[in-house]
Amino acid sequence: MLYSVKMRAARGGAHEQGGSHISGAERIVAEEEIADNLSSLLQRALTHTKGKADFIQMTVEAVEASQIARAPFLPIVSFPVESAAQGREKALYVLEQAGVQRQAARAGLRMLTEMRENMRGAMVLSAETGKRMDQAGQRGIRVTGMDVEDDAGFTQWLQRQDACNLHLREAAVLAAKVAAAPGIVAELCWSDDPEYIAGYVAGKGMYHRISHMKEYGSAQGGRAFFVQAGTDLAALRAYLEEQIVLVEVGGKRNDGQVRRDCAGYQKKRAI
Ligand code: WAQ
Ligand code: MG
Repeated sequence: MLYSVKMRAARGGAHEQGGSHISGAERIVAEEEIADNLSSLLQRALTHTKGKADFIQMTVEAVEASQIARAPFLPIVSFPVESAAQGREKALYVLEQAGVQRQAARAGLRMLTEMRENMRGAMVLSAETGKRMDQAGQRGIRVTGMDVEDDAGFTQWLQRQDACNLHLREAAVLAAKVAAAPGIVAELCWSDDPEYIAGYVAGKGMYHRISHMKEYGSAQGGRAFFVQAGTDLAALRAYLEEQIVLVEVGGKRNDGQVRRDCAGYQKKRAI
């Protein structure tokens, strides 16, 4: 039996009472891993760079094996750029290559950059027109219910690609679940963490990492999913918000050398 262990934290009261979101995370773990994960999630809620939480909620729920779907990780390709402007141009290019119409990609990028307040979730946009398709308002669609199938294998896989931080770790899992959803063409995202300026475009079965999507110090982040015309939005939302997905390292295993600068990753990572 596996268990879903979740944490959400806010400041100024609970989210539903108007508190502002600080941090949230979920793991799907075996029974003997529950306690350790609760403790590291709590630590994370209390030490987030966005501020000190005064509301922290943690839940543990059993998950039946028959409820679990699987999806492969997207191979990571990195694009180092010099500025946010260059990063955004790169993102537009990759979105187009992935099948998003130019004007839709531009509209999506504009919506994310012009948002006055961060959403907690993502917006769903038409890959043809860029028009917002979901009805989830300022909350957006929250992708939950996913984790890594094999932690050690995932860590090695990341290390082989010279990629080893918590932001990327979580984004890679989320992007893999999203990419496996029916109707998804591409995803665009960058962090709301003021100290983390990288972002990505997932599309064509790849995770395109872009080193610079905003200015250092900016707390403005966002996420958009571009979908094909005719996508069943209710089914998409149910999949993204409710389906439990374990993400696995697929394809050919390359047991190359572990990069030195990633060697401490497993010890350092919060969860
Ligand atoms: N489901 C949907 N949208 C979400 C979720 C979720 N579970 N979590 C966050 N978002 C949205 C929300 O609007 C946030 O403001 C935005 O995404 C960014 O979230 O180096 O850290 O958790 O390759 O800050 C990307 C680059 C890091 C990683 C992304 O996102 C790399 C990141 P954050
Ligand atoms: Mg964040």
